[in-house]
Amino acid sequence: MSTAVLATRATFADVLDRLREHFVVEHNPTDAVWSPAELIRRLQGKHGVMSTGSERFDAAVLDACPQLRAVCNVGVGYNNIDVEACSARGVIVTNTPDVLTETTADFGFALMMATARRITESERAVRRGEWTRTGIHDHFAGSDVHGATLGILGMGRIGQAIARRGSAGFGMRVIYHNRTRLAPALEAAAGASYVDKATLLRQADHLVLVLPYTPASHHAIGAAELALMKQSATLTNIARGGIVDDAALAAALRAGTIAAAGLDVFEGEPAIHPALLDLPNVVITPHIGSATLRTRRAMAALAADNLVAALGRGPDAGHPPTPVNPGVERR
Ligand code: 8YV
Repeated sequence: MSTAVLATRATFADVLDRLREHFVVEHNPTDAVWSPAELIRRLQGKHGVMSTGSERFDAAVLDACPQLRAVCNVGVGYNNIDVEACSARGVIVTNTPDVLTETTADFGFALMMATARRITESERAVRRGEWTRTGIHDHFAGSDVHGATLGILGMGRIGQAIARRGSAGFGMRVIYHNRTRLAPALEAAAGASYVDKATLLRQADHLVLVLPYTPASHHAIGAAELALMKQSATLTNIARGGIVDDAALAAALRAGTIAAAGLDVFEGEPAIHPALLDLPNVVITPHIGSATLRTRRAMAALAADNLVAALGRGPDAGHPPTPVNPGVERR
């Protein structure tokens, strides 16, 4: 019996060709996200899936698709996948780390700078014909990035890459908080010092969130945390929407508790809390942290490699390059 796989979103033609060398492939040619019922329908008879962060793989989906053996996410984050439920059913889970680290760090830095220097807000004003409306002191005067204190919450690969940009490139003092402290050599390479979370919130001029979304990190930044931050501080979130309480953030921005926010991810995206859309001091982007052509191509290629290895029959069968649940006995 031939092996069948599903690609849930539009992807690169050469990646589909590679999959077709090994599998019977069904793919979504568009970027439209399938409903859970449609996903289950499409997964019938499929042994593997190349997924994105927009589809949820939980026990109900897995039980409705008993032949599914591999979920290969195009993305480093995998909060859309119930890994425990997958492991319990012998379903291999993979993600795409490393290939997107520097690209996503570039974006995090760019979003933080756009927020600090009010780039999109001022562009909107220019387009409205308001160039000369304000005085020299309030003419889109933002806050400095160079020499400021950069705070990073979540110090994995992307956090460390952002830290390097801040310390080596912009002369920033870099502080971080993470579940576990980095080894001294990694701290030195990042040019970053470990602090507790409250110190991070109190001292950061620019706080960047790069932590994974888990039940423990849900609303890690809410009203209480925002209240600890400097009034002049900016907050940048390139991690996941649920990490920030968007209603509390909108209230804090309106009240001047912090100065501005740069948001690439939102609770319930693509929907965005309406209060955030109304605020001038929020830079909004549509979850594009890893979106360069080269990196998106590398992510898709790695997901395809994972799928081929996870479902393959050769000596590497069941041992994909970047597993999330290594050692799981494939069903
Ligand atoms: C992806 C991401 O675009 O890697 C991640 O975790 O958030 C993004 O790079 C997203 O997962 C869609 O697949």
